[in-house]
Amino acid sequence: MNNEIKECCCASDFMPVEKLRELQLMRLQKIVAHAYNNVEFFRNRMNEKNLKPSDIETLADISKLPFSKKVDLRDTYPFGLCAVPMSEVVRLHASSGTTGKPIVVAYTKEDLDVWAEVMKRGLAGAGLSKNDIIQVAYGYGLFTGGLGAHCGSEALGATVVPASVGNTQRQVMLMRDFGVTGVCCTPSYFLHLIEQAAQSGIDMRELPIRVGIFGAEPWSQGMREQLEKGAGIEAFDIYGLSEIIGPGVAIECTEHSGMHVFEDHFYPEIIDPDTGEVLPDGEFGELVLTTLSKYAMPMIRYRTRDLTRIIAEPCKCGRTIRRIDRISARSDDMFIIRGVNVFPSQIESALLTVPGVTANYLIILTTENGMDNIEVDVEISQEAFSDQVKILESLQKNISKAIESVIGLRIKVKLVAPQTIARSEGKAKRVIDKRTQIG
Ligand code: DLL
Repeated sequence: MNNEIKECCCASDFMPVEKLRELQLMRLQKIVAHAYNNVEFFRNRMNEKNLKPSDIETLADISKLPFSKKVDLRDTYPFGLCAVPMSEVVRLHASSGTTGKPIVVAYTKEDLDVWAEVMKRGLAGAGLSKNDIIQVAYGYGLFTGGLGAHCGSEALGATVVPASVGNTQRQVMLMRDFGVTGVCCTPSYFLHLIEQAAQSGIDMRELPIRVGIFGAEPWSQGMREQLEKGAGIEAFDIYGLSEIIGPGVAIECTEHSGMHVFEDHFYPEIIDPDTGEVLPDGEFGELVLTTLSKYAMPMIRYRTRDLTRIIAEPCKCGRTIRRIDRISARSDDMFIIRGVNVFPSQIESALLTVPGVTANYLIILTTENGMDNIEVDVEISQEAFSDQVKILESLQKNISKAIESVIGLRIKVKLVAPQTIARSEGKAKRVIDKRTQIG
C-alpha cells in the first residue's frame, strides 16, 4: 500500500486487536451511560431488564442490552431518541421507508466529523486520494448518500463534483469534461449511466474513471462484472444505513473480500433473526450494530434486518478491523413461493450468470388461487435481442434453469426488449408486489 493511502487511512484500521477491543469497551461504556442518562426510551428498556450502565464491564456484556428496531424510531418520531439538546444538533437526515412517517436521524458537529472520517478512510482504502476528482451521484438531501459521500471526499482532500442524482446525460458530460476519476452512486444508477453514455456515443471505458463506490442497495457479483467491464473501473461495495450514520459503516478494500466495518465507531454483532441469540463470527444471520461514538442519537444494538456474516480472519490488506460479507438480503425482503424461501438477490445472482441478460429486471409477485406466485421480467441486451423465436426461447429456458438451480423452483420468466424496464436514479425498485392481502 502506498504511503499516501496509508496516511489517509486512520491508524485505527491497523490497530492491534487488543488495543481496538479496549477502545471499543471504553467507548461502549461511555455511550451506554450517555443513552441511559439522556434518552428515556433506552433508560426504560434497560430498567425493564434491571440493567444499569455500570453492568457493562466487558464487551461480551453488550449481549445483556436490549435491542432497538426501526419501529422504535417511528414510535418516537421525530426527536424522541435524541440524546442532546437541539442546540447541539447541526444536521438532520431522514429515511422514507415504505410506510407512513419517515425516520429521523440527528448529528452533532462531532458526529459529522466521525462520519466524514469513516468515509475518508473508506475512500482512501479504495485507492482514492486528494489527487482524484470524485463525482457524487447519490441523491443529496434527506437521504444520507449524497452528503455522506460528499463530506468524506472533501475530508480526503479530493475535488468533489456534487452532481446528485438525475440529468443523466449531463452526468456523463461532467465525467468526461472534468476528467472524473471516482464515482459514488447506486450500482443500478451506474449501469444506467453506462447505457446513457453509450447512447451519446461515449464509451465509459475510455474516460479516466478508475473507481466506483457503489452501495445503498443489494448487488450481486454478476452486477459487479457488468459495471467493471462496462466502464473499465474497479467497483467497491459500500454499506451503511441512516439509523447508524449513513454510508461508511463498512466498505471493501482493494482485496474485495468483504467490507471492513469501522469497528472503532460501530460495534457489529450477528444474531439469529428468529431467536435473537448472538451467533459466532462466520455464521450468517442478522447484523446488529451499536454506535460507539455518535452522540446526538446513539443507537444501541440496532437490528438492521440485513443478513450477512462477520469475517474475522485477517485480511491480506493488513487491516485489523473485521469484515462483513456482502449483504445477501434483508430479512424482510424474503417471500415464500410454494413453500420455498426466496430472496430477490438470489434471482439477480442467477440471472446474471446467463450471457445476454442485463441487470435490469423486475420481480412481480401476484396471488393465484390463493397462493403466492412469482414472475420475472428480464431485459436482454441489444446483442442478444433477436427476432428469431427459437433463439429467444432458448435464452428464456437458460434463464429459467439458472434460477431453478439457485432457488429450486421453476418460475415464469418473460423476456422484454432492451430499454423497456424503467431505470432508477437512486435505489432500484426490483420487486412489484401485486399480491392480494388476506384478512
Ligand atoms: O442507503 C446509506 C447508504 C448510502 C449506503 C450510500 C451506501 C451508500 P438507508 O437509505 O437508510 O441508507 O438504507 C439502508 O440500504 O439497511 C441495507 O438494507 C441497504 N444497503 C445499504 N448499503 C448496501 C449495500 C443508505 N452495500 C439500507 N449492499 C440498509 C446491500 C445495502 N444493501
